[in-house]
Amino acid sequence: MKAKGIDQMDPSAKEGSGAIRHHDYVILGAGLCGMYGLYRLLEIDADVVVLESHEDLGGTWFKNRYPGCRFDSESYTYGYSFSPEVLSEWSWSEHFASQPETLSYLNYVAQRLDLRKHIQFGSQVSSAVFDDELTLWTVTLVDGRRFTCRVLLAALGLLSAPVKPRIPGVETFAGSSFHTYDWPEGVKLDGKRVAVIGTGSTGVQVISSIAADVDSLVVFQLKPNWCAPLNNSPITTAEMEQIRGSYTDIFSRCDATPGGFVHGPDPRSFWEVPPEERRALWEKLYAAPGFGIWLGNFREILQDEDANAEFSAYIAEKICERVDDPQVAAKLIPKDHGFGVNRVPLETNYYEAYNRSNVELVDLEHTPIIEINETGIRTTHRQFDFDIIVYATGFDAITGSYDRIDVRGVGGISLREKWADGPLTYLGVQVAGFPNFMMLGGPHSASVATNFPRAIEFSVKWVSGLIAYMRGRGCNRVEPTEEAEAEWTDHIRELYQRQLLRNSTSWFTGRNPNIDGHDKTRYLIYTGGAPRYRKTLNEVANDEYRGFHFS
Ligand code: NA7
Repeated sequence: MKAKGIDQMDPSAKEGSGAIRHHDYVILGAGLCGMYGLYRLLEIDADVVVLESHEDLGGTWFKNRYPGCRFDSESYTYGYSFSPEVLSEWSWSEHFASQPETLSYLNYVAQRLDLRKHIQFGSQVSSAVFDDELTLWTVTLVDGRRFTCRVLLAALGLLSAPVKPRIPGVETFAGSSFHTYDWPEGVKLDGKRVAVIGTGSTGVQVISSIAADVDSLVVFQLKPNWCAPLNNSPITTAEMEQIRGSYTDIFSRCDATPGGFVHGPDPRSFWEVPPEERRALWEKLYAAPGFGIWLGNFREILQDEDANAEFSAYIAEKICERVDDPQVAAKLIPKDHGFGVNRVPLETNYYEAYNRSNVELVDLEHTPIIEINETGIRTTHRQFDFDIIVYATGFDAITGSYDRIDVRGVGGISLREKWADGPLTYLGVQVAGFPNFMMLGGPHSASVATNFPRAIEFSVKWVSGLIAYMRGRGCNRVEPTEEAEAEWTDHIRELYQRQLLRNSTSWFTGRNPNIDGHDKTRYLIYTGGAPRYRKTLNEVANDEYRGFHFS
């Protein structure tokens, strides 16, 4: 029997004329999160459509096609856990899969679960406006099409609003230039003079990957990041069989760790372990695959300045060992923050790229860029000419994809304006004044700082539970109270204070020199760890969804 659709509670919601299409639920975004949201809603026979701005599914993995783009989550911890069929049929070929493989995986899932027919591609949303009287959202696309829905679910991605640098003359360059997020098809790099601006995780992957292919590569570095080896390797058929047989254990392990990875903090106290033993652990972690070096280390490294300084010195030594020219090595060692305070890029031969004769590092702290001009980039030191300029300059993180849509709640209140100084949410799920607008892995949720698929599976299930509860009570509207929202937002701020991450000047704290008003810390992320986040949200659910108002 078809489940009772939310709109059946109030047939007037079906009103609408002409080109307006109504669905009970509209999901924004057909990436990893939107796809799972769709699957869950289809399971309850809901009337749902997904609106995706791009020409195909995959979100982050559809868009990021730059050379070297790959996971730094272990592949088998990144796949969906909910489908036994998918788990038994799909084989990963590398411990950290490349972007093409991940995109193939998502396409395979969509085909296996028959999701495509519910997704409308090329549907870029310009606004979403709530009608208080009808309890109805109207979603308008840039091409003028309109949809109405009772519940609007945002699966907009964390890093999907790319930002180019604010450098004078950026539009005057006569060669080819693009942001890594918009890497054009068919770019030929061999024999080309290439610039890369930016040394975050993306820049590090691009630089390592293209250094040997290009004629010359100049890296423009504002500030270095602490990088560590990915230590990737192929997965053999036998290994994959073994992984397949261990999925229950793998996902339990991910559930038990703060980051949702297989790597959890070392249970010992940094100070109680003798220095030689600490070093032995670090040597092991440095040679091991994945984020163990960051997340499988002593907790104090992320909380205590002295512990952090000692470990940072260890990583600095490694950089010096790997980079031939001591002056270049010195430029690659961060001075303004310790290891792990910003997002740690995992790399493959990144530092070795600087030992190549065709690669040059420009330290913008000493010789800033003055302008980009027709032939290249001019710093305070000299002019560099290029065929290609690559902007690996990051994103308007977490809230950027929301800000691009004019979301209006009760009384026309603007989400963009409400969040001007940073997001305000209850549990990272809803915003006061925006009834029936639900975020699947939005700001202030655990998805932002942890292994994304593990976190969004929880968030999607939790939101499904909230919807089921609302329907079960015969209600058609839910929103958080102002008090609950203020309390949660304060909690997010307070959690930041417990970690050295509070000192980050990266997207973790929403600081971005290329965006107006983003020069102060924005509290974007739930930093209390995934298990605690899940516990809190489950308690809220068990307590009749305290903090939410149903009507
Ligand atoms: P990030 O991590 O935000 O890195 C952006 C980089 O671009 C970073 O090195 C910035 O330097 C640099 N940047 C930004 N503006 C400029 C200007 N104007 N001039 C020179 N350099 C600039 O983005 P990514 O794409 O690398 O990674 C994002 C996430 O994707 C990553 O964390 C993973 O989770 C996946 P700065 O750090 O400000 O000194």
